[in-house]
Amino acid sequence: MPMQGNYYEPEIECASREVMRYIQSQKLMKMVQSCYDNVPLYRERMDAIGLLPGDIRSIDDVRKLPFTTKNDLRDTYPFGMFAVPKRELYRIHASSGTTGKQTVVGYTKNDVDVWARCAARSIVGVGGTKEDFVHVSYGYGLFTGGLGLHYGAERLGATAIPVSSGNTKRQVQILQDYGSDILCCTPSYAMYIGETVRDLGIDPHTLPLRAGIFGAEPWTEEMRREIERLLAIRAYDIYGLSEIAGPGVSCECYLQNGLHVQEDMFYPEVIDPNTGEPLPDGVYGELVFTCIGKEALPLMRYRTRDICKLDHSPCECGRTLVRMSKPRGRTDDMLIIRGINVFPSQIESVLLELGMDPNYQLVVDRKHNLDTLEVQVEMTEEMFSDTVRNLENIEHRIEAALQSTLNIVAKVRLLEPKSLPRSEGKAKRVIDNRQF
Ligand code: DLL
Repeated sequence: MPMQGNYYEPEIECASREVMRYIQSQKLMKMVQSCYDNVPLYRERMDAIGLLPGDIRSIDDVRKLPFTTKNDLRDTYPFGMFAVPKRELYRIHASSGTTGKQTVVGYTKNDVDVWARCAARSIVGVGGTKEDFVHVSYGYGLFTGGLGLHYGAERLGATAIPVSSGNTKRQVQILQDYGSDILCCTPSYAMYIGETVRDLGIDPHTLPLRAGIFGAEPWTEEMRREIERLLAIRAYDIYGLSEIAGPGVSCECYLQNGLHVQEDMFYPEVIDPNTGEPLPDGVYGELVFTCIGKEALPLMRYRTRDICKLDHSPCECGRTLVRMSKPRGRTDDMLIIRGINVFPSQIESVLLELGMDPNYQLVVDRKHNLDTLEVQVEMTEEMFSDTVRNLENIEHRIEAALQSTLNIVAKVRLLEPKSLPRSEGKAKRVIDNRQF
């Protein structure tokens, strides 16, 4: 296990709060001036509330700034919020655009380097070193996952293996033959790779692999334990979003106790999503970021819609960087079933606690004006040979647990093992057939 003292940029990662506040304040003032000078939308918004760049004198003044939403990026599609001329752009990425028009994001050369440093800090935080082979199975392309960790590994001086996603048996062969030390992919794909290792009859302890850096979708502690067991590794959570930077905005350290935010680059706040008011440490709300370290797309108070809480207390790893909790879901992923709010990750927790495999899908419908939820979950191999009677009992047990822990009424349906589609990227857990 990595020990205290493994840092990529200790002077920042372990800076005192005073030094960090100073860095943040300086960067915020510079950023706001650039937004005012170069992004018409920000100049209009600031003018509308009578705010001038000179009114921003410290990081505390961030609260005076207007929020930015995904719609702002859509309304100014593709490049309307960029703060630098086109010739200074070095890289373009984009979000998948599943919930509407794509959002396009741009990076200058310096921005790509900032991001690579954050990804390198993340790899070191989970115990990675220059000696390591970093196996990157996130997709390469407009999605930020692949190139993000790839540049991080290279920046660190480790060896990047750009496998990208797909062809799972080949992934396993590369893990075996090349001797990858660290695996980077979505947690659902890590599960799939782990299942494939098991199905091929390989003892995971014989693989050199020792850590995984998994993110891009919410996953539970129970799922972490399952992946750790299947692959015989330590599994770490990494967070990011295209609009701010890809993977590496925050990442767990070896203590697996919250994700350290690279707050010298991305200043985090948690707000009440209804009122917009900042919330104190320990209270769940919507995560908001101000990109104080970026040139091409310096977003002010960007509303991520991700739900988490912050913790400024010192971490035993020695880092002073604020920690965010594992995001428990998104405001727009929250299901409202007959008036009860529930996140898919809460259902996942219940399933895994009852010993089910984390291969499930939630089908929501509306019949006779009433919401219905069907939880489809694969049987484990052991259950498959069970009697029908026993399987019904298991279904009822899960239904009862969902009712007692989450207060939701659901119909549970056990499916044959391996009948749900496996994901090589972000898993699609919810099918909502309701017409709104
Ligand atoms: O998913 C960037 C990324 C790539 C992060 C690889 C980590 C690893 P987007 O496609 O723009 O970017 O999606 C961003 O994914 O707002 C969250 O809702 C979700 N998300 C990302 N990481 C996590 C995580 C990439 N660790 C959106 N836990 C975000 C929960 C996550 N949700």
